[in-house]
Amino acid sequence: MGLASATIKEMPFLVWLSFVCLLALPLSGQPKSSVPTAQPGTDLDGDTLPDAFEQELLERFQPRFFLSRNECADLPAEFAANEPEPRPLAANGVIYGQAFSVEGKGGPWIELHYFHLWARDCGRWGHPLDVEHVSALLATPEETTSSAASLTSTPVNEWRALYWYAAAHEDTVCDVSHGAHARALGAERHGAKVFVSRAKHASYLSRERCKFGCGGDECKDPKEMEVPRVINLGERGRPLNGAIFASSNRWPMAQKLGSDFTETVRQQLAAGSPKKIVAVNSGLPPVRATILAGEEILSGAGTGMRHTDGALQNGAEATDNALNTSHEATGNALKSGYRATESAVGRAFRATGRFLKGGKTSNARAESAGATEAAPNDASTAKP
Ligand SMILES: [Ca+2]
Ligand SMILES: [Ca+2]
Repeated sequence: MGLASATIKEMPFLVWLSFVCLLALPLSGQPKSSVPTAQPGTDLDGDTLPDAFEQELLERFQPRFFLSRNECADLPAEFAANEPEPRPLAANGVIYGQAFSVEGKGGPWIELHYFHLWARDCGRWGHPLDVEHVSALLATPEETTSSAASLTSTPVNEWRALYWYAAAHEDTVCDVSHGAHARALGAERHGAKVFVSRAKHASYLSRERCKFGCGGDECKDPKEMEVPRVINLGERGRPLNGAIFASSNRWPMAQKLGSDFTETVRQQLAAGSPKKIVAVNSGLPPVRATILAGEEILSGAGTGMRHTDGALQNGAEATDNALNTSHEATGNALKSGYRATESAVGRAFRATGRFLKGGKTSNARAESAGATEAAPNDASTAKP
C-alpha cells in the first residue's frame, strides 16, 4: 500500500490523469471521446425528421411504377439541381421524394410523397413540364406513437403504411384522385404498384381504374419502370439536394408539397371499405359527371375529353369566375373542333356551363361518389 501511494505521488500529473481515465472506460473499451455529443441527426429541411431517416423511409416504401408501353415522354425526368426553374437533364426514371410528419387525432404519422416529374405532357393539349405524384401515410406498428418526438425512435423497418393516395388530374374538373387502405393493396410494408396513364401521367392504384379521368386515360400493356434512385427534395421553402426548382411557378408543384391526408381524406378512407379504392378530392363532382357524360358521347368518335384538364389546370383553386372562364375556353376549343359533327358535345358543355354559373345540372353520374373494388395491387407481380 505504501509502495503504491508513493508510486502514484511520483507520477507526473498528466500520466496520473490518463490512468484514472482508463479506469473509467466502459467495459466495451470505447473511449467516451469517440461518441458524438448528443448531436441530433442532420435536419436540413427543418421538419424535425433526420434527413437520413427520411431517405431510408422513402427507399423502403418506394412504389413500383408501371408505364404504358406507348408512352410518348419516355420516362420521368431528373432536373438540374440548384436552379430556380425546372430544367430537365435526362429522362431517366428518377423519382423525387418528400417525407414529413403529420399531426392529427390518432397521430402523429409520417407522410411520404413520390413525385414523377416529366419534361412534358405529350397528350392532346399537352404542355411542357408535368408534375404527378402518389403518397403514403405511415404509422408505427401498434400505433403507439404519442408524440412527434417519438417518431424517429421507431426503426424504419417497423413502420407500415396505413393508406395510399394517387393523384389523377388533381385540381381539375377531371380530378379522379383516389386512395385505399394499404392492406387492400398488399402494400403495408413496401411500395404500392402505381399505373401511370399514357401521355397525361395520371397515377392510378389499379390498372382498371385507369379508364377514369374524364374517360380518356389509358394504361396500355404496362411495363414496370426501373427507378435509379429517389431524391429527397425537402420541404416547401427548405429544399434538399438542390431541389429549389420545386417552388418555381412554372409548374404547380409547391402546392403539392402539403399533406394529401387531410382530416377529411383520412375520414373518407377510414369510413370506406378496407377492400376498396375510394374517390377523394371530389370537389367538383357534378362538373366531372357532366364531362363524363360528354366523354361517353364522344367515345364513338375516338376523341374523349381526356385533355380537358390541360385547359382547366388548377381549376379547383379557382373561383367560380375563373372556372367559368376555364370552362368557356374549353368549350370554345371543343366547339371549334367538333361543331360540325358533335352537337351533343356542345349540349354537354352547355350543361356544365349552367352548373358553373350556378344553375343545375343533370346526368350526375354515380362514379364521383362511388368506389371500385381494389385491384390486387401487387398480387401478380410482387417482388420476391
Ligand atoms: Ca428533415
Ligand atoms: Ca422532409
